Amino acid sequence: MLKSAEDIKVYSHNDCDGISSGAILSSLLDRLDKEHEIEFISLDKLKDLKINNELTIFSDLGSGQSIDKISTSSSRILVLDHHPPLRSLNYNSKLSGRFLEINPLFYGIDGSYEISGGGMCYLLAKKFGFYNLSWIGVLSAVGDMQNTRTGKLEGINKSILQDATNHGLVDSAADLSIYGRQTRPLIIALSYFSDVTLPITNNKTEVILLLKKLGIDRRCDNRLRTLSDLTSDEKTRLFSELVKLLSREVPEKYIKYVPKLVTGDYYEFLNEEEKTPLRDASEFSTAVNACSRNKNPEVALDILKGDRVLAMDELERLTRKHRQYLAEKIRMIEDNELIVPLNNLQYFHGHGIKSEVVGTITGMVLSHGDWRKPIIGFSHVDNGEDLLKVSLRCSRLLAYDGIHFGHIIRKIASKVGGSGGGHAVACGAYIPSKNQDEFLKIFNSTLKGIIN
Ligand SMILES: [Mn+2]
Repeated sequence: MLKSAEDIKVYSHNDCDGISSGAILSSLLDRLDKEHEIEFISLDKLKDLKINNELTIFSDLGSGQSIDKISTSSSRILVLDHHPPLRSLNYNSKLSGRFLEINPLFYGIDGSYEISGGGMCYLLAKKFGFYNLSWIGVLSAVGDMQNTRTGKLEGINKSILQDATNHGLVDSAADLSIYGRQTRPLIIALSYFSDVTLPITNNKTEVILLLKKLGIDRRCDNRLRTLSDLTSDEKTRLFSELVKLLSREVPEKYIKYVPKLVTGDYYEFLNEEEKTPLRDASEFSTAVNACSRNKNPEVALDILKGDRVLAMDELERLTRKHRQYLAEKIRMIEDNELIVPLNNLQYFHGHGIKSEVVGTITGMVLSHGDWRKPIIGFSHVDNGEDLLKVSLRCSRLLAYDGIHFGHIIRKIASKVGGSGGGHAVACGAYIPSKNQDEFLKIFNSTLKGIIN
């Protein structure tokens, strides 16, 4: 399919996984000397596409959309996705070679934790021998939060990681799971730590006291230390202290999960400079998201493909802008006390928050409300239609306890004329604005007896 095509269009999802997918495919096509165009889109735009290339590839999306309806007799379609498929495996054969959908779920492989969209694209590149794209497969899995169930990559993701370590591209080991390993000063990183509200949460003074008590310096060589600067002794002390703080705060049934909240593997890209956000997979994925959320996924694509001269400055500008925007909106939610508690959930209406970032912000304000309940953020989709973007985030403890909000939100969204889905602890939906109250009512009553 790939070898015979001369005129190729790639549509990929506009999130970290999708942009990484696009970068792998585009690098592959470059190396095969294939003319191609690439476009990053959001899921709601798929139904309006016109197909007019010889070969169209959909990556990190397509399986959940009726793209077979927009296909034409003169075009071929390849879908590389890991989301729940609408069609069955034998649908492929009905369209006699014009439509090929490859999805791990057809083969009983979990698409949430075992392989990402970028992973699917890497497997294709691997067929052509391009093992050195494996690091992007690792980035996409982390960007897609596939390591959140156990704190490490599992299944096929693990074998992609193995390719990357074998080729000297990635280093990985167990560590504390505190975001910002390379660049975020420890005193800030710790104040953002955990999905449970602790005395140190959003409180730098408490963090400083804590570090003093543990005998951990917060500075070295005239700069603030980050997690990657700590010795293993210091990490052990910090680990025990965090476990102690968390165990004091969570209900008894959650105590067994506490060590899982504090540990996780890191993934370091060895070709990136140390102490830069591109060195650490989680921080890299934030940078990719900053590009995408500012409607500039091409900058991230350039960086991933190695065209860095102009893109690095742009990346820095976008990351700074992204951070400022988030801080400003979180302050707005705080100052106006926008978080409304219901019995089993809490929500806010993010007046004016861009729908692309409402998910990130929802996650960041979880610790400002009641971490025992999920938090839902609403924002209007900017193309006018009376559509609301809904984002839900919750503590990982709820997922360890067996709740999967991605499944719950999908059901409830479809009941009110919308659609949704996603991960256990981070998911979203689009619903008609007029049905917001009904959505909240159903959601709140569905969770009765499940939360607490
Ligand atoms: Mn994905």
